Amino acid sequence: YGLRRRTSTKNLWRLDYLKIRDKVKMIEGDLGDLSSLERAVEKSNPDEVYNLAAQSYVATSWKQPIYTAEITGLGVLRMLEAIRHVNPKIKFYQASSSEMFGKVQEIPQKETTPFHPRSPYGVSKVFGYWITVNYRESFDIFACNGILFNHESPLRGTEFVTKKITQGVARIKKGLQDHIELGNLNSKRDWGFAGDYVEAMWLMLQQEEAEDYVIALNEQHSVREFVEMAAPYFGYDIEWFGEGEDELGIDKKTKKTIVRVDSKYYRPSEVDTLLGDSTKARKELGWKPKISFKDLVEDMCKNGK
Ligand code: F7E
Repeated sequence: YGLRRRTSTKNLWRLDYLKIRDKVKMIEGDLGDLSSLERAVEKSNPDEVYNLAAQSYVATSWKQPIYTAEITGLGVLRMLEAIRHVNPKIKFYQASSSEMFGKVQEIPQKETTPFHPRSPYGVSKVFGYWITVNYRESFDIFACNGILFNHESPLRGTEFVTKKITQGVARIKKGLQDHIELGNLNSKRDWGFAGDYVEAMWLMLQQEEAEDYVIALNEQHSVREFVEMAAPYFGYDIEWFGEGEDELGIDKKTKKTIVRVDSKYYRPSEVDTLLGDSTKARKELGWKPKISFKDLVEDMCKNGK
C-alpha cells in the first residue's frame, strides 16, 4: 500500500518507471490529518509502516517553515499516534536525515554525533527523530530511525542538485537549455544510491531490537566535483573561472558556459559538509551499498529524463 496526498495532477510516474504501478494500492491520506492516517492504517492492516513522507526540500523550508514543521515534524507524531491507536504491534520506520547534523559537531557523523540542524527542515527532522525514540521508550513500539545521508537516483526530483546537474547537462547537450544555474559549489555531501538505502530501511525492521542507524557511503564530494564527473558523459570537460557569485564552469574544448553561479540558490544558513560513518549498519545489519558514487553519477546521466 502507498499513502497518497490528494493533488489535482497525477504524480505516480515513479511507480511507472519501477514497473510496480499495478502492485501498489493507493490510499488517500495526509500527514496533516490524523483521522486519514488512522483510516489508512486500519484499511491496510500493515506489519510495517515506512514514513518517508515530508516537505523534503531544504530550501523551501525557509519559505514555508510552519508547514514544514507541521508535516516533516508533527506528521511523524500523527503517524505514530495512528499506529498506537490502531495496532501498537506495527513496526515503524522513520526517515531521519543527515540534515540533523547540520553544523557538524564531529567528522565523520555517526549515531552518537550531537545534532545541530541548520534549517527549519533539519529542526523538524530532529523532532521526528526524538518522537520516534520517545514512542519506542514510552509505548514499546518497534520504531527505528534510519539517519540517511543524501540518496539519489534517476527518480530524484528536479530541484535537488544531483538531478538538476545531470538533467541540466543532458538538456544543454540536446540544445534544450543554455546553461545550469547553481548556488554553493563548495558544499560537500555523502551521496549514495537510493535503492541501496531502501534495503537498509527494510533490514532495520527485520532485527530483534529496534535501534537507530546511520546509512551512508562514507565518502564525500563537493557540488563542483559532481558537475565535473557528470559533464564527461555528455562530452564536456569543465574548467572553472572566477570566484563566488562570478564563478563559471566552462567546457575546455568548445568554451561553452555550462554552469553559472546565482546567489538566489544560496541558503540563509548552509550545511557545508556531511560525511557519514555507517559502520554500525554494516556490522549489525550486514548492509553494504552495491552502487558506488561513480556508478550513481553514471546511472543518473544515462537514465535521467
Ligand atoms: O542540496 C547545494 C545546496 O537540495 C545539496 C534532501 O533529500 O538530502 C537532501 O537535502 C547541496 C546543498 O539536498 C544548488 O546548497 C548548490 O548544500 O540536493 P540538495 P540537501 O539540501 O542536502 C537530505 C539528506 C534530506 O534529508 C533532504 O530531504 O547542494 N546546491 N547549488 C544546490 N542545491 C540545490 N537544490 N539547487 C542548486 O542549484
